[in-house]
Amino acid sequence: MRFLVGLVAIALSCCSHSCWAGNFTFGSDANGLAGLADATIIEQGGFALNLQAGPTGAVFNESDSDGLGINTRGIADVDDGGGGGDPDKFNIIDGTAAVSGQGEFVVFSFEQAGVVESLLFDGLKDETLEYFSIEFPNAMVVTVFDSQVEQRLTDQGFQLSDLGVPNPTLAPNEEDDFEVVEYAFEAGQEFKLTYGEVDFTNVLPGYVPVAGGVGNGARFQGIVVRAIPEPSTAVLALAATLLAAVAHRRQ
Ligand SMILES: [Ca+2]
Ligand SMILES: [Ca+2]
Ligand SMILES: [Ca+2]
Ligand SMILES: [Ca+2]
Repeated sequence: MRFLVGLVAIALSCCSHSCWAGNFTFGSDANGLAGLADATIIEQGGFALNLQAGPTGAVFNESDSDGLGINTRGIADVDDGGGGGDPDKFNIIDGTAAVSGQGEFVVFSFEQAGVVESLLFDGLKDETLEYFSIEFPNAMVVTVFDSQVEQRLTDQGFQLSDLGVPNPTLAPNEEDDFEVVEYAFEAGQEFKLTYGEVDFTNVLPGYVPVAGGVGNGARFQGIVVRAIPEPSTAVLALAATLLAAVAHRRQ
């Protein structure tokens, strides 16, 4: 009986380290990311997320309660908040720098294997065809739009396939969250998340955003992830328990 109790206890203790599932949540300076170009956030059980702001010279701004943004003011000839862009959002880089016209981005990876269940966003505007492009470690790219984008397009005789972006996908709810990711990753494999706006003037001639709106950036709210249990750890623990039990019997 004691042996079984020991096994259960060990299984539970393994689980607390390797079965972690939860959220990395950004915003309101909850993670101390302000001004950092790269950072590590460690969650329960030691599950760790590494983040790197892009492009080179960019830093994080986590001040808004709606999520994480990228501040590119430190890059020469970039305007991020002085009339173009916003230092606490992901946006298209404004100004005359070589990177102007590109989307601000973040590269992230985890220090343990796991599964990305959801990527949470805020502020993707449907009318102006704002999106987050996600490049997965296997090089697959998915382009996530507001849930109403297809309706906006069909209202004016266009469709998702007209957008000219890889795998256009609608957020399944009105919260701009991409909830059905279910992507299994290994430790250290990199994901790249880039903000973008469809250049409808050139890509969809004739498309006019309702009320003449313009793109205004978006934020990264968080990641829902679960760790994959490590069999080797459990097996080692079981072996140790068996050895201890055998040693005990011999006494
Ligand atoms: Ca920005
Ligand atoms: Ca927006
Ligand atoms: Ca939206
Ligand atoms: Ca959201």
